Amino acid sequence: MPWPEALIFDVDGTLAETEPLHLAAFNAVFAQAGLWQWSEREYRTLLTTTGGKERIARYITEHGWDLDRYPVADLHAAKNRHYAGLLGQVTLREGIAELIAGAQASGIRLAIATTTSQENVVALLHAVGAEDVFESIAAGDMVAEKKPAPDVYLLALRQLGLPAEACLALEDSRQGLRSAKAAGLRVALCPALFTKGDGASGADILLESFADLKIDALREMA
Ligand code: XBP
Ligand code: MG
Repeated sequence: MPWPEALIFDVDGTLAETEPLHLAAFNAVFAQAGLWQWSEREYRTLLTTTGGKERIARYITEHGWDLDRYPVADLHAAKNRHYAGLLGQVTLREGIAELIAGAQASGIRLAIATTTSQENVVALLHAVGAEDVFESIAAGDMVAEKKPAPDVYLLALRQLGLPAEACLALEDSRQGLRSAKAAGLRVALCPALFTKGDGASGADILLESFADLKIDALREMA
């Protein structure tokens, strides 16, 4: 079998630069609730905690506030409703559409492994007209532990029915890289706006743009 048999895509920061939209949605909801605002600088640090609910909880506990006094689940649900409304502005990252087309032309299967929810993934795919591209979605709300734990990549492999050696993961963040590596995958890392400078050690391929990732070159790495 030619390698790779499947590409497994991360979502936020990989398929699209969605983190600025998540941040805008978080801040809109915090403003409505009369709470704090997150700066871009602060959000970069907070992104080391994957998962929006977990991120809000981390912020509250780091400030020494009582977690029970904040409706974390409600704030997060409101953030995702607001986020869905912002997706009209989103486009795929540079090179992603060509990579998908190249993989499809070569018979390479396409899947998703993400920390965000299935609902957010479906909304994003709809916004960019890619509803029918991926055969499976492994999402953060389907597994016990989010990235950097390997769970979501292991779920993606089970959904595909393929061993880790047969696949390549595409990621933007250190947490995602760690997750895919812990699941035994090779990883192509292309840092995004909020994950640049995270550290790339362990990546099999380090990219400045997904436009630099060519199917023919991947075939030679088999
Ligand atoms: C990145 C994340 C997510 C998003 C927000 O996920 O850490 O938590 O910031 O998503 P990935 P939710 O790069 O793996 O797609 O608020 O839905 O958790
Ligand atoms: Mg990501």
